[in-house]
Amino acid sequence: MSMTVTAPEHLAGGPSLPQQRRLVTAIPGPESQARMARKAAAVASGVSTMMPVFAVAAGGGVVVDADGNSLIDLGSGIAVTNVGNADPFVTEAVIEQVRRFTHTCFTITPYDGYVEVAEALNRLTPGDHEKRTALFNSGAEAVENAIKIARHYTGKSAVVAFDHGYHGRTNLTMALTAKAMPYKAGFGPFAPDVYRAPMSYPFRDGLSGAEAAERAIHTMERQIGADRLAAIIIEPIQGEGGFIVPAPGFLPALQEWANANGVVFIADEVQTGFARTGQMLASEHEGIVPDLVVMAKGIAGGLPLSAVTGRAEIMDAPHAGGLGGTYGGNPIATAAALGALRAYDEHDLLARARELEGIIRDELTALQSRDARIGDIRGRGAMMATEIVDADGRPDAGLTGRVAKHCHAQGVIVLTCGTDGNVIRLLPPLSISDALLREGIGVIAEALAANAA
Ligand code: PLZ
Repeated sequence: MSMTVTAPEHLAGGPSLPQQRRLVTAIPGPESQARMARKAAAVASGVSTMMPVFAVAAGGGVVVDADGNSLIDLGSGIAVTNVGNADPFVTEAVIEQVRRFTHTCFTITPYDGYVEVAEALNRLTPGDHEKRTALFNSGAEAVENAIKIARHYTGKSAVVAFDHGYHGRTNLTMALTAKAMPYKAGFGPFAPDVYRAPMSYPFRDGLSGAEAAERAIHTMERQIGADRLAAIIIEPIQGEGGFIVPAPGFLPALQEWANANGVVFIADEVQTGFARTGQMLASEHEGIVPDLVVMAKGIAGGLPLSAVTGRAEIMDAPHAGGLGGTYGGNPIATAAALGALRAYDEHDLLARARELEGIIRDELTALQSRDARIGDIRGRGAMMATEIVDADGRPDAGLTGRVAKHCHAQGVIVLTCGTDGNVIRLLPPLSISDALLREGIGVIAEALAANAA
């Protein structure tokens, strides 16, 4: 079956796309509707879509759909296209590599790109100790490997993750992930020897970082014991769980306890990584030096690549051949990563993420001053969120969903998150313009007004 194409599919993506919100049909338009019907007949329904629109081009701060609507992108494909879609540094590196060779398997005949990415990650992750890196395909696969490595190094098996944590959808990472729906329900049994400790959640628990850390450490000592614990895995700012920034001092106290007790401290920086929070890695905000850092998403400008980087003695513990995979560190993905790293540097995207934080705080604070349903504003850099509450301060998932739907219909790609589904998160590409970002947040304000209490 072929589809009639009236859509602007000739459009080149990337930063030269017109940077505007422009709706030429209702959302979804007829072309997207036809494609959604085709999808329903071909794609497993468990793979659902947030918006019923098909993308044909993207770049800067917009995504263009099959009907020619130009949407403001406040999601970056879940924090992936930090450098912007089809960034020229990434595009050029990929084209050059794809012409040269597409795959050999690094563990059969290696190539430079993999080693260059490893060197770069060893340099840019926190700490000046000796480091090693291994590359994989997805965030979940890298998390799995970080746990494998920590278990092999320590000879212990228990692992602790945190309330509201998200680490993936594979069997071990489902066990690490806190939220049942939609990630875990019906998919068990889950991997054993995984435990959960209480998180620091300042808006909800009112604890200082030190108090919250003491509570978490008490749980770990009483329920598991450091002598059985191989690793602690934690997101420095929780992503899917609700953009929860722990109280200052929480992460350093956990790291100190882990270091003192022979427990590998793993930072899952899959969502927070690569300039997203105004630092290359969010661990830097609190000066922590994780033993292992897990990275993915923003690493390669949209191509599938992930990494574990960490202390050489830990990373080198598994025997030769103990780590690998057919595609891990694929040459096109590593070329894209080297292009993306250039983009972070040459476009000064760390500074840009901090500027975007200023704009978002500005707009959301103004909104909060006239709307008490904006319960909390939190995050760092271009990873900001607002927690939506009802008149009693309780999570209001219903309103959050209606606001997001309104935004989608008005041509703004907005994502929600949170264990209670009541958090609106903003993850714009760092290539978005000030004007588009302000306009997008303006639409969120309109959506709240249209859903008056
Ligand atoms: N760790 C902190 O945020 C992926 C999930 C999208 P993968 N988050 C987006 C969805 O609905 O599946 C994520 C993350 C953190 C690990 C992962 C997993 O990364 O590349 O999706 O496997």
